[in-house]
Amino acid sequence: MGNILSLPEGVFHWPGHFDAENQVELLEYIREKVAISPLFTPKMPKTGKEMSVRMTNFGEFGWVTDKENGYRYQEKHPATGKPWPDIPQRLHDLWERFSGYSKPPQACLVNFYSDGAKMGLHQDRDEQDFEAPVLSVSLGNDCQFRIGGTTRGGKTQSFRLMSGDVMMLSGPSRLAFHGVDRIYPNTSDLLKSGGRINLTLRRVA
Ligand code: MD3
Ligand code: FE
Repeated sequence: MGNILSLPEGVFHWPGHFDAENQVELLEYIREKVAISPLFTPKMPKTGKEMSVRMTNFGEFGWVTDKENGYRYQEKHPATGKPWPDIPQRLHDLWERFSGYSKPPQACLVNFYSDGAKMGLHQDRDEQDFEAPVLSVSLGNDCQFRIGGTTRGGKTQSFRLMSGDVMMLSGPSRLAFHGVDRIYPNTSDLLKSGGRINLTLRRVA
């Protein structure tokens, strides 16, 4: 398990893109909005099994899932019925700078991992537009991120994501299997109760 020499085609990683001050400002925005658009516990389609990650969204559309209706994007928070809060300006700026895509992001999924949470290998295919990249921002404790190819069961590689890191998934990697194996406790001071937040910016329609 040494260092990897190269990322899969279409994966770009900018370690420490957001400095400590920018991380705090992003976190303050998230906290303010989570107070009115609270984290919910996503449930797997059909089984209703709870995911360990809690979520909310910013933007025109938000990703939700429950037992009855499965994975989808919708314009309203599943519990409050209200529209999602706006995507913060600094994330619009990030998209303009890195995405190479002419239209603005329509969704920002906010994933909150407690130190024991993880996300199994999956593909993101609930969007209609796979031409647009996905941009992700990590905040809080480090994680082990894993990514493979476009078929389940193929070779995978893992690397560490840290607070302030930005990653872009584009082109051939847009439909790659990926997940979060584990969170490394006590690796960041940003979140006072530990855990990790991941923000993903996407085009949906
Ligand atoms: C690779 N989130 O929300 S972000 C997700 O850290 C998700 O919370 C992880 O997977 C997290 O769906 C990973 C990085 C990421 C986002 C989208 C991808 C990697 C991706 C789409 C395709 C391939
Ligand atoms: Fe994903």
